[in-house]
Amino acid sequence: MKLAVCIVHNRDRNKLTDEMVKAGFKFTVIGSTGGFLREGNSTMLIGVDDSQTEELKSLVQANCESREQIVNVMPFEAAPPGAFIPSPVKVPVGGAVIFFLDVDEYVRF
Ligand code: 2BA
Repeated sequence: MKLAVCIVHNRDRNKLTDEMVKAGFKFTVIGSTGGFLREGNSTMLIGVDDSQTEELKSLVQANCESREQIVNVMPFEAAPPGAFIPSPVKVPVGGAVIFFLDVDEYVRF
């Protein structure tokens, strides 16, 4: 068994969770924050059988879009007076990031 830790954009969360429920996956959604953009995203903990990992990857890929987001390299307020302020840059975000971890034991009471 694996524990998939899947980080998705908040805009893809509802569409993806609907499809995961339909497909019979069991999972927990946690509100999280990206360390780089410091914006809200969603982290899903999904316990899956080894045989379901490819199905999960396809489902996530089909429901999570890649987007470009604009980032200010230095916050305007943080720049010293007269400093050169670099233009905002675009970074790609997602579709999604998934880590698969081996599970030693899974118990439900
Ligand atoms: P954030 O950390 O807010 O990162 C958003 C996007 O910014 C990333 O998209 C990536 O394209 C870019 N980025 C992140 N760190 C960067 C850096 N040091 N320099 C330049 N660009 C950088 P994704 O790679 O699609 O990641 C989306 C979100 O997934 C991340 O949000 C973070 O919450 C999570 N994530 C991605 N890789 C991770 C990792 N290795 N470990 C833990 N969380 C990760």
